[in-house]
Amino acid sequence: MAGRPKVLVVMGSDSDFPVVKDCLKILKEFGVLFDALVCSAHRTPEKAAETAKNAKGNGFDVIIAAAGKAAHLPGVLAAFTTLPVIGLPIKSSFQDGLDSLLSIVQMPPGIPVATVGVNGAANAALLAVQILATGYPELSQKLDSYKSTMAQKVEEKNKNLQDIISKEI
Ligand code: RP5
Repeated sequence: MAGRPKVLVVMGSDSDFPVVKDCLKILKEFGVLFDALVCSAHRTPEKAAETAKNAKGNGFDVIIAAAGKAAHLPGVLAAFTTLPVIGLPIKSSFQDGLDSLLSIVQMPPGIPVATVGVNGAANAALLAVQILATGYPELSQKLDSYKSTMAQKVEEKNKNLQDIISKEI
């Protein structure tokens, strides 16, 4: 990794954007550069292949790929690059997105896709940041402070709950 860390975020359709938006917000919060684009494994397969083949040369370190239904986009991109690919399954109308999840996670040996939960946009971004942090120490520090803020919020929630229990139970 050299220069500033950069993530390529690809979604199968603009209809995935409402979910993907949260992923972009977190990348921005961590100061990670990103490009985000629509590209479909089925509707624009050549573009998908070219996008993945050129990603490393274009300075990207990690790819996040979001797709729903028969969600082949992350796997197809992974087939054309050695960059780590994080698959983000988008909830579909069938069984709450189980179709998307299984289409992404069940990759054949040799072409891994690191898969987050259905609509797990925040975790997709955080996993990308964690991968990047192995080469960018400043991101490690930001992750540490992100985690302590999260822990603080949990402690506040616990304190509030204890107050409610002591008053109401
Ligand atoms: C997938 O099909 C996309 O990722 C999207 O989640 C789903 C539906 O696409 P649209 O019909 O809304 O364009 O390829």
